Amino acid sequence: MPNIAIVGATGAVGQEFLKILAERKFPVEELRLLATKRSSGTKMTWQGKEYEVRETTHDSFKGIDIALFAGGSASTEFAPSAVKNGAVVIDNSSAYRMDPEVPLIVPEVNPEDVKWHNGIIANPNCSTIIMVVALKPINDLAGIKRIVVSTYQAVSGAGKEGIAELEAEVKAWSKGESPYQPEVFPYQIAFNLIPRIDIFQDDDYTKEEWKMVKETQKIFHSDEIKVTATCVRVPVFRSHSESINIETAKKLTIAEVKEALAKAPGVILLDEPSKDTYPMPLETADRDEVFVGRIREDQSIENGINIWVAGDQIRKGAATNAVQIAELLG
Ligand code: 11C
Repeated sequence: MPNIAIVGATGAVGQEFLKILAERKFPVEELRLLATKRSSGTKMTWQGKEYEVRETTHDSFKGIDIALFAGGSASTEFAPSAVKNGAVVIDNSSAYRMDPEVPLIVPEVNPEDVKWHNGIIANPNCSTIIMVVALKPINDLAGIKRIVVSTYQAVSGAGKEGIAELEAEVKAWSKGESPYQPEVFPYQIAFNLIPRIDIFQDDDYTKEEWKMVKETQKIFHSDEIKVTATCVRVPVFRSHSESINIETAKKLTIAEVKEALAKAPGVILLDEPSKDTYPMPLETADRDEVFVGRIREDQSIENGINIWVAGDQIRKGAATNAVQIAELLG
């Protein structure tokens, strides 16, 4: 059984790694919980056993087979040391995703890429993962030419601190207190929407929007798929939603799209307009599947489809996807 290290164990994604490893009965010989100096000494319980979180150092990875990195600057600082010590790193940060030496994997889409890693495998951005799981069966059937996506991203995409900030703002508002001063988001997120996630680039797109473009092309192995994205933070605790317009090379009927999605691994079709049934963040939170609904023909173009997707970005968008990659390592 492999020895597993979790780097960033105390954060939202780190805690989810522990939950998912237990749920999926991932075999674990030794578990090493690592975090920043500030969190070292924290006690965490996993499978009935107490573990003490230790500070991540370059020497933390001796004997480790798989190191799950939750994200942030620890990846660039410590992933090379983990690899030098013989571990395979599965990295949830954006640091290595576009490195041509590093596979970027969503197991439902490109599991074969696990074969060519050199020690680091990247886990894509949560919004990208949720989108490509739903797009895979459509691309297989008809070849996707262009994607126009708008996201509705939950505050938990910004970690525990994002959740705490929305909570604090709602509490302050309900008590009639003066507005809470935001620290995580650039403006108040409660009762608001913020059309900026991550930093602005020179072309006025955000880094999050470019991640959706470049990562999608890498995962599908095709620069021919054109993608344009608008990423928006919404006052939802958990589960990202996305409105996706897809132009395909071949004409598809809506029945064909629904049939393919209903059979696709990792997808749940939730599309019954007559019963007011469609995916929403509240009911897709804490689930591993990507939920798809509101499937319609885009009547403004020759071969166009509109879909609405929702998925838990801490689970499938981060921890579950990473643990699925670890499972592919056999
Ligand atoms: C968010 N998608 O919702 C971001 C979080 O590149 O892995 C994940 C950022 C990343 O804020």
